[in-house]
Amino acid sequence: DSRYDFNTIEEKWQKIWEEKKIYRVNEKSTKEKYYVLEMFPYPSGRIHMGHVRNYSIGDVIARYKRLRGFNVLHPMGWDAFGLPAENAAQKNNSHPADWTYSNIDYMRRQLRRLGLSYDWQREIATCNPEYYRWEQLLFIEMFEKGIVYQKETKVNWCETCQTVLANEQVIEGCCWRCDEAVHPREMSGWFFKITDYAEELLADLDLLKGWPEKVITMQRNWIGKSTGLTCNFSVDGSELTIPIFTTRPDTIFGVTFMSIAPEHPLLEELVQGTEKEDEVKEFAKEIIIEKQRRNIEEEPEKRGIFTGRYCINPFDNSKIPIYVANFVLMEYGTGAVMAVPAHDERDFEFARKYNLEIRPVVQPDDTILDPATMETASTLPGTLVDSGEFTGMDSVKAQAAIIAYAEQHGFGGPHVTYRLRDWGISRQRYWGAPIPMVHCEKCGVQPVACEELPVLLPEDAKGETCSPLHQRQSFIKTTCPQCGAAARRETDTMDTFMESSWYFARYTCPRFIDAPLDREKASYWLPVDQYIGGVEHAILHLLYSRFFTKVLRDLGYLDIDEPFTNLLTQGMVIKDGSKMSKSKGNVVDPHDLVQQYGADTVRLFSLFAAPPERDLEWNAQGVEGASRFLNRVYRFISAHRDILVQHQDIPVQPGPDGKALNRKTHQTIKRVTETIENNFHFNTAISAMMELFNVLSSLVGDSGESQVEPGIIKESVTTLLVLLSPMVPHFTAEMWEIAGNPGSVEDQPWPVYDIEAAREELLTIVVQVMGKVRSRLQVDPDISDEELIKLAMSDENARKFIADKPVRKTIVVKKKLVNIVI
Ligand code: ANZ
Ligand code: ZN
Repeated sequence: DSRYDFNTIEEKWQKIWEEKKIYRVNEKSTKEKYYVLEMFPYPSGRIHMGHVRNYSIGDVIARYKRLRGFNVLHPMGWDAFGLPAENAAQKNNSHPADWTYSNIDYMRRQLRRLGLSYDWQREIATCNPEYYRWEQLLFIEMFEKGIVYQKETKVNWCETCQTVLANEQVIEGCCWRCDEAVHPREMSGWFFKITDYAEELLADLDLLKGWPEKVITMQRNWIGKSTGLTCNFSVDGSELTIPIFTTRPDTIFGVTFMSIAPEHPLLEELVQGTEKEDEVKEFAKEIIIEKQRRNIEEEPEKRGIFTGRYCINPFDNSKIPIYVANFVLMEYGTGAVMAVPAHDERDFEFARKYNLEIRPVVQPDDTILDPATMETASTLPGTLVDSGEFTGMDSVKAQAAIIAYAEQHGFGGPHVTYRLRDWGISRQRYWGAPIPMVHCEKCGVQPVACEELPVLLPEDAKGETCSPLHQRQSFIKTTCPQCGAAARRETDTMDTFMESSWYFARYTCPRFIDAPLDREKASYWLPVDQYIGGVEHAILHLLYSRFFTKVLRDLGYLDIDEPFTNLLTQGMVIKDGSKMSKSKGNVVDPHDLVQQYGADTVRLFSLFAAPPERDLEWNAQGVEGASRFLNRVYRFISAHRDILVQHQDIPVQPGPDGKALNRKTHQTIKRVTETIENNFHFNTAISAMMELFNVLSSLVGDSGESQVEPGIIKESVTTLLVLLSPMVPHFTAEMWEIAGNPGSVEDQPWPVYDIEAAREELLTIVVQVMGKVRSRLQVDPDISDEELIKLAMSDENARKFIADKPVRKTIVVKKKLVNIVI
């Protein structure tokens, strides 16, 4: 059989790489560093095609940069805490740790089988106490710096199971496990003050020149900075004032009511002792429950209730009713909205429903706003009407003027708000890193003494499988680190986003035992030069990692502001038009493919089928095609082994075929290098290499009888192998050896192209004047028409016939002639 034996070859080279330790790196190199990282996987069980694609892209970049002479860090690990492990453990009556570690073992074997160039010595599993102990220390240091705090939040509580449920675990208002009704409950939780960093997280987006624009936009929207006015409205007949936040101060004369959130702290006082008290409180309670139940994306029908109270608009002293409304969020702005139905859609809907006044105050250029007939709010800019001393002013200019007025009169001023909320990191789950705090009656909440770290996740006793920590008395009982009295251990575990927010830094010193990070090593390797992963992580994971980087900097562990210099978000792997997923039943298991075709073919296919940022449509012929290509190269090299194994001089004056092959070789080096450097479009690079191979095999043929000089054949083959080696490393290593080359392909320098050799043959172009041949030009085949006309018109022989007559027009026949009409 003339197919290459990928099984033997791939096993052989993986063993050699391992023995030679060629992917291990340290900081003592004189080469420039390059850190390439793929987002680490969750150890769910087995590798899927999305992983193969992600890691193949990363591996090509790592191997390419190594050949370009960089000291390349390319690590891998496991994002190992999380709910699926608990669910699986419960189902199989085993322990999440067993499930997780056995998945890791299996998946590690699968990754090794793909021949990825990781420095496995740096492997991290985030559920390992040697990892999370540092996270606990960081938590304590953040607590001491005031970046961590505790506050009451509403959670879904199941009385029967005595546990908090994540939103996804509440199914139609009931517990997913016992089917009993779930109730909202106030519970204290731990938060990171990411909002303290909102401005920096926003401003530093400008530094991220190597990030896709769409990811920058998603981050910007998530942070959601709004600039506007806060203004105090006093409550009629009381000392109370209610501050509002608006981004449209220009509409302040159009306010016809006020809406407040059901949780608004002043609501209670507002209705106390009034006849509406019970009705309003009941309504507010109902809305709060309803809010808890619904998905964040759902827009409920607008509902509200009049509180019976009024407040005063300080700009015109008009008296406006106060409503409680279900669409006002307590977490945004001030929890109270000045409602302008003429210019805000939500307010418009609400006003129509409850028959409230609609008062237009911003008149756009070409429409008349009639409150009686308006069908939607008008959000256009325009000229202010019915707006007191601001009437006639341009609405955009009026914003600043109105803010200034409020400031002068002492009832308001400019205000910036962010959509970004503080990061709630408490989870009432078992399989996570315990939060290292202790509650003491006397001393209050205290961090665990650093020498006591890690706070280990307790092992399960019989019948305890995965029960949350607050149900484990032996874990809870402890002593106060301050006074030594009996105290209660914190039972929340950390959000698993914590682990993935700094793992990239820990890879620089994964076994360091004195601190979370070894500053020297971290500053040598960081930032990550190229980060690669799915676009589904474009918001939270990247934002949290950016935040953590800034926190680590402020704690003195890092000296960088941003973690990832360049970001590549790869597309999905799809089949028959939809994402490959178990639920759709359209999964192709890479394991089977590797069995059938070998790792190199699977890698080549996944790189060739689409550029990295686009979705990759699975097709079986594509895999076949990749396999066929490698086998053709294999047969060619085997057939010409006699020439390849000997030393061959490169002729100074090759014949036409030799010259053509040599040209193609150098053109290919140029194209492949430029494509990789520009945008990692490996599909284009691979096409170029396939073209080179086509030229090579057609000029040289199957047997020894060709016009091409052996030295040129040999140079072309070795070049092709080096260019291909980042994509199909086992194959090229073997071919390198078969072709009798010294050393190994992964130690070669990346080929450099010779501009002269790459240049196309000059073309001969005929120059005509009035249709008669007058001269001939030797030009570059890539010459532009304009350039060609310029040359033709200044040609000495042509000039004689043009003389001083004006040129009326010029006609270019591509690659053939220029005709000058006078
Ligand atoms: C009056 C107004 C008139 C508004 C108008 C808009 C248009 P962005 O721009 O997204 O930041 N708002 C303020 N606090 C709110 C809360 N807690 N819950 C719900 N809505 C709230 O949104 C700011 C606008 O959202 C604010 O400007 C306010 O409505 C509303 F023609 O005030 B505006
Ligand atoms: Zn104490």
